[in-house]
Amino acid sequence: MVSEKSVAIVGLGYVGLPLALLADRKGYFVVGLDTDIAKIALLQERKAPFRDASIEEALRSSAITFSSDPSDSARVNTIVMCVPTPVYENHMPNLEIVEAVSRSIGKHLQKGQLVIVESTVNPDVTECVVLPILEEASGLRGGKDFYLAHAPERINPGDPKWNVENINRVVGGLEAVSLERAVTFYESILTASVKRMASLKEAEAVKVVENSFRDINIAFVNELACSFSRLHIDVVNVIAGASTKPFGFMAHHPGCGVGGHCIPVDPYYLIEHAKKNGFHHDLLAQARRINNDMPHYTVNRLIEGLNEVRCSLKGSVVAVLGLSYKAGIDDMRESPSHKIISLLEERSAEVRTYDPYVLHASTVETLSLALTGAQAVVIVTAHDEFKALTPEMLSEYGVAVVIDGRNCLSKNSFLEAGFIYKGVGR
Ligand code: SAJ
Repeated sequence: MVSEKSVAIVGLGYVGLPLALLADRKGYFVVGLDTDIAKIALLQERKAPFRDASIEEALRSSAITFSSDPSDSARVNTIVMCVPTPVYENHMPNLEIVEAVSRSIGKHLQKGQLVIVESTVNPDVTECVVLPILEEASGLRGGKDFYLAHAPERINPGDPKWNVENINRVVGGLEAVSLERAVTFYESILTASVKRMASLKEAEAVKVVENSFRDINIAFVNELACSFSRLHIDVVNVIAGASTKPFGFMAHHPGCGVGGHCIPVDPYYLIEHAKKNGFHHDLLAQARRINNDMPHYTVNRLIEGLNEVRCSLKGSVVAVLGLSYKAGIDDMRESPSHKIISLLEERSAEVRTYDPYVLHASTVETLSLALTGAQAVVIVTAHDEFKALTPEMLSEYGVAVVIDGRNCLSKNSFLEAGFIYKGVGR
């Protein structure tokens, strides 16, 4: 007999593993499923597959059954799908993993089970892609023999305040029973609120809308940065000034690019789905173009800076500091560092890369090695180690040009020390 309080989490990454640990802590029988055998082996030894101190500790005290055998999904009452939904090189949505996992879950689907999709998808995917695959693979009927819901994940990697337990959630169901079953599941493990949406597609739309909102607002300040560089206005100061308005303004910050598996990806799911239905999201598409262009802007700032010290980019030694897409984590997905590095190499610069969170992908092991002999540094990720850089430290290495891709250094200190300092919009 399958226990009511039993759940399988399919996909044990930044989203699935914290959810599995939370359900375990709330007394659920938890099966953690992943196709990555090496990851499952690590987890069975209670070791975290990615850098996160809190996860390592929680793993040691958890009773989760980790498995790479998809048939283990038959042992539980609820199955939650937390697998990646990337885009192809041409920015088209890539649902291959969702489709493969749906087939795998469908093959072992039992009567009475609830399937919840947490992966970020555009409206209609859960009902028009996942449901038919589940029904075809199982021979069962959704809404009758099994139940189906969508509850978009809202994990913010590296966030010390907001976590899987205290972030509000929205839930949509195929029909009333699916919805109520899913709401009951989340209300049993979260301290946050759970909002019922009127349909699967409304729940899917919430996630792509909230992340498109963020992408547009980042594009807005990035466009301001490109404009204000020419107007010799410090956009960082202007944003700080606008932030004193207690309503009607929400600060975002210009930078060398927008990375991660959410913000630069999710808008394309809506853009492409709407296009198929005859609508062109011009604003969303333009925001993507602006944000995708920030690596070029950053390299141009470097070329300007080197020219001011009579150096050309060709043959210059450039230290690229930061590979991950945001501070304090080791995730390089869609990071602007990839584009910045290829632009530099195309222009025959000698590039050294260093990221303390991603040493395996860095070309040098220490900050000192990255700076030795470098004419210029480009800060791509605002890791603490880079925010601590001072003019004294850099002048010891003979660095002349500082490109602050995250506006995370003290501009005036470097200018007063005689450096060529160029930020993003300052
Ligand atoms: N970025 C900027 N300027 C900003 C904010 C971010 O350039 O003002 C860049 C970051 O450097 C990074 C990228 O955008 O390269 C994404 O940054 P992010 O802070 O949005 O981090 P993510 O991708 O981890 O976004 C997550 C999202 N969470 C989910 O999708 C569940 C997003 O919805 C959250 O709003 C975001 O965390 C958050 O608020 O931190």
